[in-house]
Amino acid sequence: MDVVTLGESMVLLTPTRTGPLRYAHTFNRQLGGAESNVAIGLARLGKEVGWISKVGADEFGEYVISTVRGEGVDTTSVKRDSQAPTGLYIKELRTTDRFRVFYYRHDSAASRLTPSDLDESYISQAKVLHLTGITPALSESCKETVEHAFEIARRHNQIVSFDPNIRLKLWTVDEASSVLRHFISKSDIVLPGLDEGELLYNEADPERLAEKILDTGPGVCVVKLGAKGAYFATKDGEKGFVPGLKFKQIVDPVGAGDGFAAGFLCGYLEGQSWYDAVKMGNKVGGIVTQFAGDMEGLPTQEDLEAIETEQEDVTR
Ligand code: KDG
Repeated sequence: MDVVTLGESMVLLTPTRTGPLRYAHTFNRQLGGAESNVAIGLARLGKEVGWISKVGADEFGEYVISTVRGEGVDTTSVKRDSQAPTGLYIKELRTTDRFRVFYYRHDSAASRLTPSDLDESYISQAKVLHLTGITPALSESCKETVEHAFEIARRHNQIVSFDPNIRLKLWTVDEASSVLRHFISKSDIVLPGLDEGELLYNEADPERLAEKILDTGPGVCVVKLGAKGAYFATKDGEKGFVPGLKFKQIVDPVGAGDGFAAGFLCGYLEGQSWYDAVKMGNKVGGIVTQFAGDMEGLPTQEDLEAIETEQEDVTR
């Protein structure tokens, strides 16, 4: 296995028209979940990935599992909980370029994950364990589960990559700060957005933010700068800015960070230089913004090659 990841996935309902949610009559049913987005992204790029989670013993749970499994991700470590439902989240498309999300995930099946749900032999097969700051925000037992996942990875000398993914609808900045800074300091690779750096470290400069994060322990920090690209720095002193792809418009930004993580980790697993791995992250994240839905736009290797040609057309 190349990567194992852990977290909640939900059914996503997206109205078929823009406007206030109260007037939405028809919805598309899709899949959301930062970690399963990363897993699907890596699987589309040809990597072997496993996803650990819990869903309700309900129809939506079956939909989530079969969709993730259908994308080529191993779901043998996903459990069904008969006492709690699969989480749900709804997007409101206020206008074509303004949206809000509403979670219906409190006490969901995934929020009941506990350290005993983790199978050490399953996690330890992977080269990389990918975790995000969404899981510890779900419940105390989820936070303990993430802590336990770190312990397993440490015991087996695995690389841990961590995306802070601050979701202020799940907890306050104060609550998030100490927990996320703690997990960041234990990670090998950290993938914050610049806005997250401002919230967690009060630092809006990508270079200084990366320095501050590296000083706490990680070996590599990549600061995502949205459409501009990303800045990376390593403990060994390598650093640089990597520009993003240029697109005429953004269709849906949700999931771009997960696309970045998938592309970057794919490049890392293939032994690319840090610069090239970040470039691949930028590419995958950028492509995701061109499609409606959190995971629909995640590209295959062929899609990545095709975009090179299209980009030449755009810049000409
Ligand atoms: O990164 C995209 C995710 O935010 C989305 O798919 C849903 O996991 C999700 C969340 O917690 O918001």
